[in-house]
Amino acid sequence: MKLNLFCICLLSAVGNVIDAVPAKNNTQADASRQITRWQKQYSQGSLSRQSRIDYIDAVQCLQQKPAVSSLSDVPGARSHFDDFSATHIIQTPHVHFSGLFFYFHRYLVWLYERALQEECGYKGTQPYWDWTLSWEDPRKSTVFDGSPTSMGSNGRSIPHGPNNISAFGLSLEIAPATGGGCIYQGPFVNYTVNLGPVAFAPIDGDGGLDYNPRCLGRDLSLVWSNQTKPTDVVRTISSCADLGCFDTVLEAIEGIHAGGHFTIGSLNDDAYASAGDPAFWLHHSQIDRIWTIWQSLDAANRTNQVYGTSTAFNNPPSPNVTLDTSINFGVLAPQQPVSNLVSSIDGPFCYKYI
Ligand SMILES: [Cu+2]
Repeated sequence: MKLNLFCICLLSAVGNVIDAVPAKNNTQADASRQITRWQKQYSQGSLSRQSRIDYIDAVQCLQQKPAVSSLSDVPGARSHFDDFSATHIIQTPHVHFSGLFFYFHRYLVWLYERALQEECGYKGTQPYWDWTLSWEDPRKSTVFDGSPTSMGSNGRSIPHGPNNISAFGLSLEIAPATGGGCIYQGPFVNYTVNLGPVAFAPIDGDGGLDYNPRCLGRDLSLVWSNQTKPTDVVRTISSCADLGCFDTVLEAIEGIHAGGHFTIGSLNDDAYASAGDPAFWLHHSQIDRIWTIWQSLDAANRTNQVYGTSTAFNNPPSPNVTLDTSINFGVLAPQQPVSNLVSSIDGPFCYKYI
């Protein structure tokens, strides 16, 4: 694939990070997107206090914007934030444990970032949660310490049983951890989760799309965070030279993708409805970062690799994914061919991780 010639990579900007230029109209928005943007870690020293507050403000703004999903399609959607969660719920059987996993989540996170920028005036980029920094105790991480610049705290510590989840024919019992109740400190204490659950028994058959307002729960787990150590990332990145193998390692129950989700727990145990937790987006930005690093180790051979089909565990069977396979983004955006989404510095994107 030809590199986008308009993607000007401002390598000199490393250490003097340049945020995306705020766009006043679409033409300017397109122009600003041709400059490489830097996705940063959500931690002190990487993202300033003010930048984190700006990010949180934008997410809360998105949670106030009206939904664009129709009430007949997604009866429970009450905000544009919910549109993103609903799109994830609807597409889940196609985009996990399948050949669409990386592409779908890369574009979904990018659409989310774009909505924060264009609809809520956010001038920064989508930050990532580097779990390798806080695996020893995620309660102390910048993301979950409960401070005004965090993504909210752990859930309140309450006696509770395991979370029994079932998805894609897998059943799993997630042991109770350090929280289990509603988040009680920091931003999002007043945020209402409207959609889901889908993967928790008993399954009620509404597909997670009905109106089901409740608090945001978390259950930070030091057992699952033990799967997100630096050595786990190194092992994952160096595991395989082909994408199918790499994805299988990364998405495995004992892998870093599940490790991050189950570290957060509660809603994040639900493969469908987890995007209703604002922390989901930082986790998946980190997953995209790991994939990007893996690709960069042999860009010539790894950038355009495709594998698998477009159903979880190919059940029900579906055609093989090719570069021409279209991915559905519902109300958020037109369908995208895989070929548009393979590189973070090509197609609609122009970003790198620092
Ligand atoms: Cu997902």
